[in-house]
Amino acid sequence: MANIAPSRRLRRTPFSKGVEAAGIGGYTVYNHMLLPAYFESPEADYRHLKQHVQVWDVACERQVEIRGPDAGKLIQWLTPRDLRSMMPGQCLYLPVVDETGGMLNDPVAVKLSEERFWISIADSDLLLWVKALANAYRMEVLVDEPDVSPLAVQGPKADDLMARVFGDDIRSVKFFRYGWFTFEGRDLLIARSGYSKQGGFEIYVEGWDLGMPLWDALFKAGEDLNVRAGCPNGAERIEGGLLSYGNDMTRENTPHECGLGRFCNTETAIGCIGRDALLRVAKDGPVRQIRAIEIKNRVPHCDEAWPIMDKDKIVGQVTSAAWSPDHDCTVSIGMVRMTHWDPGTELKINTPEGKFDGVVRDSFWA
Ligand code: THG
Repeated sequence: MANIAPSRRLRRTPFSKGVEAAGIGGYTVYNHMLLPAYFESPEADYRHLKQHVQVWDVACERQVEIRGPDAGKLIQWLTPRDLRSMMPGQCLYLPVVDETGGMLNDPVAVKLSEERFWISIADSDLLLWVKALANAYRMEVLVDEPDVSPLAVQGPKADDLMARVFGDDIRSVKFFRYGWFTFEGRDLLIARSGYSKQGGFEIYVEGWDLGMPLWDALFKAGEDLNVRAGCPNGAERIEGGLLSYGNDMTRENTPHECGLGRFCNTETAIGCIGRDALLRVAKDGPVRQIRAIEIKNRVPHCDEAWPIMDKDKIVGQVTSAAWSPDHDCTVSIGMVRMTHWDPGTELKINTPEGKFDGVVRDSFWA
């Protein structure tokens, strides 16, 4: 593919200078913003992530801030996950659905206080949906995108690196909880979360100007930990069962088809848009669902859905695939019809470079 042309519409991030100095290999676009896709190579990045520690420019995980007396009511309208027991200090992974129960986004919500939330969004323009609801219903809230850019620190040495910059208290932050930590006299929200299964943190960097000083401080503190610039890694996240909105799921899919039924409490999520539709689909269960699929061979880069075939019948589609050095096969994610979704089922996958054999797996991590 040819190079991508920069413009004002394709937003840079507070960390872009650091990313470029670190030798970025290729970018993708996410929420109209640059997102690094690889540095050395997808496979070298994968091995390093699993052994050391990486700093990720995930500023493209933009925040939709909801602030005001109706904030709690409005956020519950967005999701079938029951938020009544969510406390300040907590993060939650949320399916966000439309009136048909179709997935609009799968963000991480951060509760700052009873009247203030950040919704850390995946790649769709959720700000417009939330603004429209707030204004159409004359809710007492402000909805906006604040100057907040997540920087992730991921990998087995993440605790050690973070403790050097923020102090040992960072070690006691629990999974999907956050605390406030000081850097250069400024308070930063830091959560134990991130788009990998290697463990680590996400720093919600408030203020564009703080981006490069923080980036530089992390690299300086981590020299002897072999810290490197990294980014979400296809093979690692597929192995870990982390889904990618726009790739593995779209508005065409319900949370139940995506295997996100465990994050739905539709009965008690009073006010959730699409609640009636979801109650119906939850009752009968989905007829297609996301599955882990193992492919023996190396496959081309997956930039479109690949039909899954049983003879000449289409029984699903592969939506993400990457070579896994640890599993010594291609790990992939696909949406598969119920007739073919049992573990062990053998499938044929039509790629632009030919047909490949695949087999449905329970998961890659069990
Ligand atoms: N962190 C933050 N914002 C984000 C992402 C992130 N926005 C975009 C994108 N990633 C949203 N998608 C996901 C998908 C999976 C997870 C987080 C965000 C995730 N899932 C865990 C799992 O499935 O094992 C934990 C879920 C749970 O138990 O609650 O972490 O990464 N800030």
